[in-house]
Amino acid sequence: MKLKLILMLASLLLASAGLAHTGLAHSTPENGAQLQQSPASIELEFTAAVMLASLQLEDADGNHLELQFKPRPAANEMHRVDLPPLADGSYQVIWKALGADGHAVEGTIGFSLAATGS
Ligand SMILES: [Cu+2]
Repeated sequence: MKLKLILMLASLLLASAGLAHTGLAHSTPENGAQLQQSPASIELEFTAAVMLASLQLEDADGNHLELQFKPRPAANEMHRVDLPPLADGSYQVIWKALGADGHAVEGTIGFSLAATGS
C-alpha cells in the first residue's frame, strides 16, 4: 500500500521537524573569516547550554595543533578556548558538543590567516 507508506514517511518528517536540536549560534572567528591577526581565542556560542566535548584545531595539512582544551562537565552557552599564536595559513576548528536533550552535535569552522607585513 503506497499511500500508507507515504503517510508514514510524512508523519516521521513532521515529528523530526518538531525537535529542535541545540546548534551553534555564533562563533568568533566566524566560519569563512579571513583574518589579518592571529586570533587569541576561539569562541563558540550555542543556542542553549551544551557540554563542549571536544575541540580540535587543524591546519591545512591536517596536522592537529596543541590546544589548552579540557572537557568540563559544566554546560554553558558560551565556550572559549585560548589559541596559541598561529602562522599564516588556513585552519579548521572541529567541535563536538553534547546538547541538553542528550544529542551530540558537531561542526566545523574554517578560517584563514594572512598577517599583513609578514
Ligand atoms: Cu537533539
